[in-house]
Amino acid sequence: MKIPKVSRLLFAVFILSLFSQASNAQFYFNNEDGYRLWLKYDAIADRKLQKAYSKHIGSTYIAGESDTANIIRQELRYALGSMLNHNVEFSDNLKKNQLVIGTPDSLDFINRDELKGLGDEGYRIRSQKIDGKNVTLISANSDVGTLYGTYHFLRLLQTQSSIDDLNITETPKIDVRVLNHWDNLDRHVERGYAGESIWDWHKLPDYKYQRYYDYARANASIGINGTVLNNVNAAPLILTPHYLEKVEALATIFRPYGLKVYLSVKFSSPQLIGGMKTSDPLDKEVQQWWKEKADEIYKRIPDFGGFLVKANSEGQPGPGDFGRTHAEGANMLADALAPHGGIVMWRAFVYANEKNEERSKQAYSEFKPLDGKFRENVLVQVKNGPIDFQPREPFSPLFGATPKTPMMMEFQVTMEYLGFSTHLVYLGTMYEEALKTDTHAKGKGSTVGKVVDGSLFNNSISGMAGVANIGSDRNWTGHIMLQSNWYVFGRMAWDHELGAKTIADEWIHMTLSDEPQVVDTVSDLMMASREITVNYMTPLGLHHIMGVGHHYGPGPWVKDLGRDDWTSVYYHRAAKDGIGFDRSPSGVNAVAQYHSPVRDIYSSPETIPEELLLWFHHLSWDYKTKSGRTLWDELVHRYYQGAEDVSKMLTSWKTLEGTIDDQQFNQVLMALQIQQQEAYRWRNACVLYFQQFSQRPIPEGLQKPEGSLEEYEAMRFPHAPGQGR
Ligand code: GCW
Repeated sequence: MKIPKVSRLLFAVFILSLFSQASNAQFYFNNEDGYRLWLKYDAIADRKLQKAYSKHIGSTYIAGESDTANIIRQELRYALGSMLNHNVEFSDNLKKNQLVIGTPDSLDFINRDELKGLGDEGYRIRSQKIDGKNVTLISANSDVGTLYGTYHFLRLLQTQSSIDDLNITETPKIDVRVLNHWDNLDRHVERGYAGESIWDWHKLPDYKYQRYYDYARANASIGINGTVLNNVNAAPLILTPHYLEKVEALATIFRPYGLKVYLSVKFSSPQLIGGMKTSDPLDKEVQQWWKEKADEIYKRIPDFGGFLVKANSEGQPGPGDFGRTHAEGANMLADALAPHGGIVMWRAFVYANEKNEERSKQAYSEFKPLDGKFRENVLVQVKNGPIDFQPREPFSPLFGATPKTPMMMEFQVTMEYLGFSTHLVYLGTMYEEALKTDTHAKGKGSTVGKVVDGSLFNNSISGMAGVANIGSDRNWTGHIMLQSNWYVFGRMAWDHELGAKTIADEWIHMTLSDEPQVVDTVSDLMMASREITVNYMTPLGLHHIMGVGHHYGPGPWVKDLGRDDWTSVYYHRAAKDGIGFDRSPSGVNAVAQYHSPVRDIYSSPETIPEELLLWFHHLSWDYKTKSGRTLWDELVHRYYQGAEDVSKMLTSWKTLEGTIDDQQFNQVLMALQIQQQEAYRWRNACVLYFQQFSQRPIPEGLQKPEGSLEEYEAMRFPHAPGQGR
């Protein structure tokens, strides 16, 4: 039936009127939903600059036919086409004004000697003359090196940097740069706040989502070279053929991007899926079982990375169940993987109820004596602080304590203790703080970064892991701004000396805008955000006072759980006489685990950085802080400052309306409004709670907190996302 023109017109008017009538409806024409991450490659608005770039990149010449070379071609076709606004010519011979990319194997004018020292992943980008032609050459020893170089080059364009006279040489400072997904096989993500797991295990191996490729691209673009697919609270099923076939499918997708696959394994797998009577690491048959399992995996995935293990921690099985040490457990797995070049990342996040030792000290006590006992292909993976990813912790004393054992850094990218995915907290400053802290293990300048990159003790392997904040949400991380935490993790794993600010600015240019005013506003927000959050959650070294189970929101009142060191009262120790945990020599003496002079500085409330005061000291409410205020007044001031600063963040974000994409603007606005409510809730709940002990008034000039303590205590968050199962 033919519909008359008039009717069609009326219908169109009707549809349009639906949108205009629905006062609250949102309709975004440009659909900038965050999926493209920092790889947007929008056209360069500055026409002069666009022209200047185009002059340098008259054509491209990408040598080689590998999958990686083809990925580079695709990426450049898309990126240059879009940024420079014209189709880029791909040629297969040298021309002037060309972008040339290759390895000594694919291009004979690339001199192998000149790439010495670059290893498998480094690259060079140089403006130079070849056969009398001016070109920009990206060269590396391997295809993956050229891919990394390509992303670096594109980043120069994305950040509107000069590409004249380039002379860049880059190698990663850290070898193993991996994401840890705490993803269960049923797609629930432990401590995940961005939807379900991106791995659709049920549909694998046949159904390959575009997202898998885009995930690999995003990781390659920031130098991440490995991914642990499954939760450290591991399901033994992952090692069965049914799942290994699926793992193989992902590994095949990721390979050309330089992204290796690793698996978390359950230590008792020989019993649970192997039908064995024991999983004792010294049992010959158990050892044989793991050897055969490793062989089976490598048959499918020749470049498989290795295993990550959480053992004898929070109920997970481990060598301790058989009276063996962590080294004996790790070495058994290391021996199974070694013939294939695999590694073991053995976690140091262990604490046990039976041991009558304060929790922050246990990892060190357990692992320090094992230094020198691990195989060469074992790294011990340590969380940045001695407790558990709190908004602020001192560095773990294990960094710098084990010259013979590579200590791998574990950062949390997902924000379990930092407001999930509604709080804007840029973690670059937190990572930088941890990596720059001086352990003094070998005198001044022995930073955590140098321990982790292996340079301090000359370790043969180094690593950094980030617990991923990635999920099935269209924008990957639940909150667009939190994409920056994935980004900064990768960039810092590549080069931990890059500053948090440099990386933030890069990311803003690539993701949000080139407008200087936008970059400045967002950069200021990001750089201040972590300290602001510390202030409204856990100022002055307070820690572990969050809601029970889900860990969302304040819970300083939490007590009487299965074990003391799961409660809040254990950590803040607020009482009539004061507040804070005495970990100084007069208390549990955790400071003794640090090298001098760190130990001495931390030992006294007068010398310790005030940010860590209550982590190490129990002090009277009237203790005079650096500001001249009493401890009580200072604590309250910081809570108030933190909450007020979130309001300021919101005000400052509002100034961006119309200067960045509407949808992005609105998403962050809504999240900031939630963050504001939450910041005030933290402030009010904590101040009211601690006031019961301090019995002192709210300092002059500050309003009384709204609500009553009972109201805050009664708040519940059923089905809060991300809880362990
Ligand atoms: O921070 C705690 C989390 C657990 C997590 C554990 C760990 C995967 O609350 O959910 O378990 O750390 O790091 O093993």
